[in-house]
Amino acid sequence: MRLTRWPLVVAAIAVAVAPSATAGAASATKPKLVSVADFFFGPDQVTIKKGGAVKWVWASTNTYPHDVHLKQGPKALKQKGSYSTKTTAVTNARFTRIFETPGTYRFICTIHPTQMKLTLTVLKGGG
Ligand SMILES: [Cu+2]
Repeated sequence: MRLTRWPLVVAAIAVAVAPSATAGAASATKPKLVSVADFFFGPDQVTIKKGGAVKWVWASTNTYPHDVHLKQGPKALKQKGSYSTKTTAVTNARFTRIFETPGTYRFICTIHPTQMKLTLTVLKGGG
């Protein structure tokens, strides 16, 4: 017997992918993912609402160390130091922060400060 199972597999994938079209409403509670890669943050522009989160994920293909460092944040921001990793990693690292202070945040990798930049905009509208 050489029955191929491909048609079944394709149908299963189509069903699994379909619900994502309606996932927009739930995305506010999920962190925005930012890849920390050789040598960029992807994406390099992120917008979230107040109370939203960003999760940096170090790419598995990296061959150089990187960190996440808050270079500039809103004036009202407290404990600015808590928004930087303070250590570097090549792969297998995660860094998640919740942003309660609206404004513009500029992040860099301190090892590659001219190449790796990320601008995060936190909007006031929380409701
Ligand atoms: Cu870097």
